[in-house]
Amino acid sequence: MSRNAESTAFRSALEVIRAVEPRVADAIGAELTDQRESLKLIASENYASPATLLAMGNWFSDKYAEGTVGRRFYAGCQNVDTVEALAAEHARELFGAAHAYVQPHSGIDANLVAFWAVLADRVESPALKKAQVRQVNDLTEADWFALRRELGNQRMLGMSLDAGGHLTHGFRPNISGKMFDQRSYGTDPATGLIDYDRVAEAAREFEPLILVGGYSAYPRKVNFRILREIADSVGATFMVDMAHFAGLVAGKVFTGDFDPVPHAHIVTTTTHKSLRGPRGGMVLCQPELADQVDRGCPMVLGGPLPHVMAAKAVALAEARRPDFADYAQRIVDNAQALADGLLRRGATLVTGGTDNHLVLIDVSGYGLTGRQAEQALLDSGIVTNRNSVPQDPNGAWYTSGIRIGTPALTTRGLGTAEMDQTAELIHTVLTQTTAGANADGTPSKAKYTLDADLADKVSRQAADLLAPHPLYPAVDLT
Ligand code: DSN
Repeated sequence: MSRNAESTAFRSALEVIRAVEPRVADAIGAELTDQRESLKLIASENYASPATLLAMGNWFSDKYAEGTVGRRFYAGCQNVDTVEALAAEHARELFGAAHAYVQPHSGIDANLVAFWAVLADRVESPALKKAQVRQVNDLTEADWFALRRELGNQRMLGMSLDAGGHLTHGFRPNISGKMFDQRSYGTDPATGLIDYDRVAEAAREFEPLILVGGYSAYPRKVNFRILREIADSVGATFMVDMAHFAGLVAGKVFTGDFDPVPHAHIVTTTTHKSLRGPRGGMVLCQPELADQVDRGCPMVLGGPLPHVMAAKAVALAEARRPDFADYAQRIVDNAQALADGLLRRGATLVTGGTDNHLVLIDVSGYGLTGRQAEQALLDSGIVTNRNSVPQDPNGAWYTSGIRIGTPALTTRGLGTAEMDQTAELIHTVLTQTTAGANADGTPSKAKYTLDADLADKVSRQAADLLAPHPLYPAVDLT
């Protein structure tokens, strides 16, 4: 394929869009410019390949396909069957999973599908059994009442949000915290690490139906063999949300005890983070849960997005290539170089470092909240996101942390030397930013001061770092 093909494809697409609504074409072009010019350190973002992006822009978007491969509620789904089956096959092969369900539209949707599958599989409910053999019309009012009572208020044990868990792991304001009677495990206050003995103790006391492993802001490996043993010891189903580190599992950086797939009953993920696919979700599971998982649509999800499933098939095929393992290892090498560079300059990192794709800086040592640090870095051309740290005194909105991750910059080709320079830029901004005050003189958690010339200088230095690594080098929209 000629490199020109990518330019022609994207340029032609924009020309067609521009003829209808030029402002949309302009916004798409501007997004590419912004992404090209910023130092993207958001741990959950990446750059999908041109093939993955292009697989989404087509007439698969027009097709309804509720149901699963070969068992649809709509006619004419033969081509959707092809791409869904391909995506599932690539996912099974890539992760060594018994079953893959590639329809979820996002990570939250994937988790809801998993919750439903576990509830339906584990909760003894005669009414549910009736419903599942398609005798819904035979259910009486009393059956429906029993169904709601039996499925509701089951127990879930997951990692707390401030320790690095995800809001769908039982955080109160999320539906998971309302569906389930929830308890969370945190991390050791001294080390910031998961204390497996404490998890086991919490599991013994609480006897959850579901034990959830996985995180969105924990910078260390997790031992999934131990968590499975804990789940087994209390008869819980073990679910892992590997959305953040799926690319590291796919690239065989996380193997053995650190690969969740052989240990968990059910694994959920997004496809767009370290896995570098289209925006979407996926569920992998043991055979006994497959039937319930496949009921995800229409039980939990709206109609599947066949154009996104096509893109998942492309991205998963890419992840099965040998060079993806090299990419995954470089993500971790870069994160460790970034952590080392920050530590050498005096930063405080949660757990003191990283062994995955992300680093969590406690910015309270700079006298800043996460929100102030995030905005000051953004002014300086560095895109990150604020994040809670364990036992965060500033809560989930202002926070005391900055989460940074390397999947995107690694895709661009930056290496460990550039990570050290990135650490220098971050350190410069954080040391030169001062917290502001409210009108009444009290300390503000949002206002800050950063010299505009310094912010400009750092932005130029960030651009210099990126210049040798153009994003989508074969795409020229001019
Ligand atoms: N929003 C994702 C993240 O940034 O980690 C998780 O949902």
